[in-house]
Formats: sequence, C-alpha cells, structure tokens
Amino acid sequence: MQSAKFSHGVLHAIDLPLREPPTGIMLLSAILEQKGYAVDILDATLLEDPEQYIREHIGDYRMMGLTSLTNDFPEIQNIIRLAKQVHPELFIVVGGPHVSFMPDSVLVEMPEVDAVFVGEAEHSFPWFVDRLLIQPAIDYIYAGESDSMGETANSHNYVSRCLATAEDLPKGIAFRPISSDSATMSSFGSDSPSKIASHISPTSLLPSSLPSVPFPDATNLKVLPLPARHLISRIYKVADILVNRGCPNQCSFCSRTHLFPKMRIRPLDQVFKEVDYILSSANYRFINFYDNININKRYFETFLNGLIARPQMLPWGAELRSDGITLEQAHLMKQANCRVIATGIESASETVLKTNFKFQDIEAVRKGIINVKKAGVAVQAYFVIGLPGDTFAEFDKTLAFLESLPLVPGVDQVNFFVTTPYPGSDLSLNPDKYGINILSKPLDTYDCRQIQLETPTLKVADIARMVEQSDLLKKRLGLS
Ligand code: B12
Ligand code: SF4
Repeated sequence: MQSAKFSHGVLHAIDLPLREPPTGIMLLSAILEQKGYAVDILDATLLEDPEQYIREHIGDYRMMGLTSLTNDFPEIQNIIRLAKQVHPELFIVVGGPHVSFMPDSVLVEMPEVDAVFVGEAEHSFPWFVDRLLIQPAIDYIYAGESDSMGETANSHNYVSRCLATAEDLPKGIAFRPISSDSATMSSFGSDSPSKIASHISPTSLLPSSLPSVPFPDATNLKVLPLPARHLISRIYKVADILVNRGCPNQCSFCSRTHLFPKMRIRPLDQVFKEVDYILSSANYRFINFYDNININKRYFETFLNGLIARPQMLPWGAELRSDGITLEQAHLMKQANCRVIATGIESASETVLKTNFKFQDIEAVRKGIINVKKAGVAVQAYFVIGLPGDTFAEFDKTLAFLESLPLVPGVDQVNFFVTTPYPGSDLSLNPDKYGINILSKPLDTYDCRQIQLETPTLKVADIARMVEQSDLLKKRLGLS
C-alpha cells in the first residue's frame, strides 16, 4: 500500500482512493475516550512501513488492540509478534470477525496475545481496559499497598490473575488459565489446545461448533457514541455509517448472524446525528450506509425523507436488498442524492438460493433493480460462484439473469465472488450439512477470489471454469 506517507506522526496527502475506515475500532475508541483514556488508531494499511512504525513507537503505549478480518490475520500475527518483541510489557488483545470464532486456537498459537474478544465488545473491552489499567491504581489508593501498584505492567499471569478473580467478568473475553509455573509467557504456547480451551469460560448457550466463550449480549445501539472519526486519517474521504447490526437472514456463506446474534436497527435520530456530523466535517466526499438499510419499509422511507431534508447531503451509497424496491422508493433515493446501491443477488437459481438459505424472489430482485435503474441510480451487483447446489446448468440461469438486467457499461458494476467459508459462517461451522470439502489454504487466500472448497457437484476446476465464464460475460457486456 503505497498511497500514503506517514512521517513525524502526520499522514501526508495521497490520491483519493475510496477507502473505508474501520468502524468497530472507531466505536471502541470513542467509548474509551469517553472514559478518559488517551487512544490512538494506528492504521497499518496506511503506513508505508508498519513494522518500522511499531519498532519506533510501540514503546509509547500500554495496550494494543487489533481487529481481525480473516485474510488480514497472517499480517496481524506478524505485527503482534514484533510488538511483543519490542515491548514485552505491552498488553495485546485481538477482536473482530476472524478471532471471534477461534479464540481458543489464537490463545494456543499466539502466546503474545493476552486476551481474545469474542463478538461485540462495547461492554467487554472497556471493562477489560479499566480492570487492567485503572483498577490496580484504585486498589492502591484505598489499600495503600505498594505491591499492587507494582503490578500494572504486563507480567507473567497478570491478565489471567486479574480476570480469573473478577466477579463481574463480562461475557466475550477469552484468556488463559492461571499457570502455576513461573516460566515466561511463551511457555503457554506449548499448552495443548484442550488444556487451554478447558480454562476458557464455558457456555451453555451456543452450539458446540461455536467457541467455548459466550458471545456477549447484544449491544444497545441506542446508547452508543459516534465513532471516533477524529482519530483516523484525513485520507478517508468516505464515511461508513452503520445503520443496523445482525440480519434476519441466515445465508450459508455469511458470518454476520453469528457475530451479531440479534437483529437491531439504530434509531434514526442517531443515524441523522452521525450524518450531520459528517456533513459538518470538511474532508468527506461520500457516505456509505451499511447494511440492508431497507429491511423495514417505513424506516427506509423516513430515512430517505430525512436525507432529502438535508440540502447539503453528500452523494451516498448503500448496501441493501433489491427485492421489493418500489419505483417510488427509487425516486426518493435519487432525490436524496443516492448514487449507487450494492446488492447481493448471489445466484438466480432457486435451488442455489434455497440450499444456501438466501430467501429472495429472483423476479422481485429483477423488478427492484429495474426500478433503481429507472430512477438513475447506479447498481453494483454481487454474485457468488461455487455455492453448494450450483451446477453448470444452474449457473447458466445466473449468467442469463445478469444479461437480462438493464445494467450500463461504465456506470454499473458486477462482482462475482468465489464461495468462501469464513469462520462463523454456516459453511464453516457445518460443512457436512452442505457436503462440502473445505480445502486447507492459507488464511491470506481468503479473499473471495481464490477457490476454498469443493461441493458435491463442483470440483475446483469447475469453479475455475465458472469464474472464466463470468469474466467473459462481464467483458462482453462491458461491465467491470
Ligand atoms: C463495512 C464492511 C466492509 C468495508 C470496511 C471494512 C472495515 N475494515 O471495516 C469494506 C467494503 C472495505 C469491506 C471489505 C471486505 N469485507 Co467487509 N464488511 C463490512 C461490514 C458490512 C461492516 C463492518 C463493520 O463496520 N461492522 C460494525 C462494527 C461495529 O463491527 P466490527 O467491525 O465487527 O467490530 C465489533 C466486534 O467485531 C469487535 N471488534 C472488532 N475489532 C476489534 C478489536 C478489538 C481489539 C476488540 C477488543 C474488539 C473488536 O468489537 C466491535 C464492536 O462491537 C461487515 C458485515 C457487518 N455488518 O459487520 C463486513 C465483513 C466484515 N466483511 C467481510 C469480508 C469478507 C470482506 C472482504 C473480504 C470482501 C471482499 N470480497 O473483498 C473485504 C476485506 C477487506 C479487508 N481485508 O479489509 C466479512 C468478514 C469475514 C471475515 N472473517 O473476514 C464480514 C463480516 C461480512 C461477512 N460476509 O460475513 N468490508
Ligand atoms: S449475506 Fe447479507 S442477507 Fe445474507 S445473512 Fe449476510 S448480511 Fe444477511
């Protein structure tokens, strides 16, 4: 990533990529700031040389928290190892969509990691920071014991002792058992997975295929602060606004319903507060609203009218379901300055949709897209190649469906993603249910382009051929 230059703590101007900032990290940072902590967001994707930055600056910090997407995880591991080597007393924790589904193995494989956060962390993470960084000082003041103050830096077993003795330990934190030996931190790496896993708080709420740490209760979106956008680089010209969490659907390839187990929609007054904040900041050029913002018809229309009432509204895009978009809604979208919708069509085969629990009527999708196009809004259509149930005959239906859509070269976009069994997705949790064979590939290949599994009807070579077919069709239609 060469588009940014970081020197003396300042990011210098770059070309304008449509990059999207890390919302989860900004939210957690905002909560910590409200509590009075000094927080920095170090965006490794923007640093010219993240390793050099870690070497030079990590000594300034007491705790480092990293987020995790699956394909980024190998790089995250390198950063963690380096940071621990440079600053052995640093507290290191990880959270996010990848590690949430494998806290045990992260603790086993990475002795440098002190704790893994499972699922939503708005409650658990600030609690943890207080417990580790503030509680010892409070204990000291009240008890006047100098030895408890001596233990605020990360030392052998420190995190485990703090957490194991806490009566109010929140759900969603995985940590190691207190070890009786006096060896260094790295000795934990040699513990067997079962030994470590057995010390992680068990849950009775989850199917056994999910981690042994209970997912936290759903965060109340009504009380969240706005994400700490002032902590991210001004390089970001796009602001993402999260409108909901969870999803009423259960698509086989998506981890969202497990990561955010309960469907919640953010109150519109909060969404508008965030919109107004972004409109008042000089550097934003575009807003993305996530995810499926039109699940509730009345909410969606009130949302659109609220944007129309803001004459200075920036151009925006949204991920939403295209089935059910009426012409009237499409015109409202256009009036509200919507420039593009992104929509997951996945497949035009009823069999494939049904097999993968994507409940949508493909004719309703077609109508919705036609309405959006009539209103003059661009479409970004997503399809998935190689899902269980797909065959060449079914895939032909998908290609024919795409060809029938009124998409315009240079305006609309089409992406075909290769089926990827992300941790937490039903494909990954229950491969036998779909009869799939997940190939053992390195995590950094989990980019939705490389083939990760075979189905009862599709071998690797078949999926590769489908990718070629889709590329050829896109080329013929002039769709990027
Ligand atoms: C916006 C978005 C994007 C944006 C921005 C990504 C970003 N870096 O934030 C863009 C478009 C760039 C994007 C790209 C991709 N995305 Co995306 N994206 C999303 C989406 C819709 C919202 C993410 C979000 O902001 N959530 C809201 C916040 C509050 O949740 P959160 O980030 O998970 O954080 C919470 C917890 O996880 C936890 N947490 C997270 N990090 C940390 C760190 C610490 C220290 C702690 C304590 C806690 C913690 O606490 C947070 C607050 O509760 C999610 C789906 C969803 N709705 O979540 C998919 C999702 C994250 N994306 C996904 C995927 C697959 C991708 C792509 C690979 C798609 C592709 N084919 O290119 C790329 C990967 C790019 C990359 N490597 O960065 C998957 C990730 C699966 C995985 N295991 O990796 C998700 C979960 C959707 C899915 N299909 O299941 N994505
Ligand atoms: S792919 Fe979209 S519709 Fe399906 S479960 Fe995930 S978020 Fe919901």
